[in-house]
Amino acid sequence: MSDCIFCKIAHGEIPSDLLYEDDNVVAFEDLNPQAPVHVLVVPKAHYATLLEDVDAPTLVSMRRAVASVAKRFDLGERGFRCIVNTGADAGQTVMHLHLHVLGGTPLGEGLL
Ligand code: DGP
Repeated sequence: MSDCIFCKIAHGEIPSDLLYEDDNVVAFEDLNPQAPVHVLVVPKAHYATLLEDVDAPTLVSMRRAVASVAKRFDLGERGFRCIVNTGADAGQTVMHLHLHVLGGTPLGEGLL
């Protein structure tokens, strides 16, 4: 989608420091981090939300990106949190599917 910020980042139209990239996804740091590690995993194809029929290779790549981010920031031992906000009640602000990877500190037991 031409006006989608995450499409532009995922396709290199906006230069970004990518932490992970394969054929299907990219990962980069969140502009407004909520934890010491806050990375977004974003499909290259435009899916608005997880309700869409996300193809299997993309889902596999999303998991690989999460594992790569966890390894890069040494999160495996202490743990981390993955969140996919979906729709208004969840507070989704960018309507391009993305998975938040949060870690590097105890995250508490709240909803997020
Ligand atoms: P959500 O509420 O799940 O839709 O979160 C969207 C996140 O995307 C939010 O934490 C801020 C981040 N974000 C929005 N625009 C940009 C951008 O242009 N670059 C980066 N790196 N992150 C962005």
